[in-house]
Amino acid sequence: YEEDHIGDLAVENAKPKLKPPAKYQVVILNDDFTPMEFVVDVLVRFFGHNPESATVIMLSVHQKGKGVCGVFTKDIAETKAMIVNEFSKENNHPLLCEVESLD
Ligand code: NFA
Repeated sequence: YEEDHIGDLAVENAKPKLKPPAKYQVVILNDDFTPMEFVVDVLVRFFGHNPESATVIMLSVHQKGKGVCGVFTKDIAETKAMIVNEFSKENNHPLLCEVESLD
């Protein structure tokens, strides 16, 4: 049936060809010195968490050693990690932020 073939071709041609961008986790690492309230402040300031969810994430990092701040495209993840590491240094805290590929 002629119109169906035309329709199939139209759908085929309309199919988006770009794959979605790869995702990257920004994680924070536990240490023995950074104050808990500073970590909560970082999660609120730079990752848009509210103080309650930020506290849950901070305590999870404190107990497990590492935790996810958020998931972003490569450029955004790397920029956020850099800004957080600069902010921690400026405030004389050893808090470390890293980027992990999600594959
Ligand atoms: N372990 C830090 C403390 O006891 C708190 C902390 C939590 C640091 C999460 C880094 C990340 N003061």
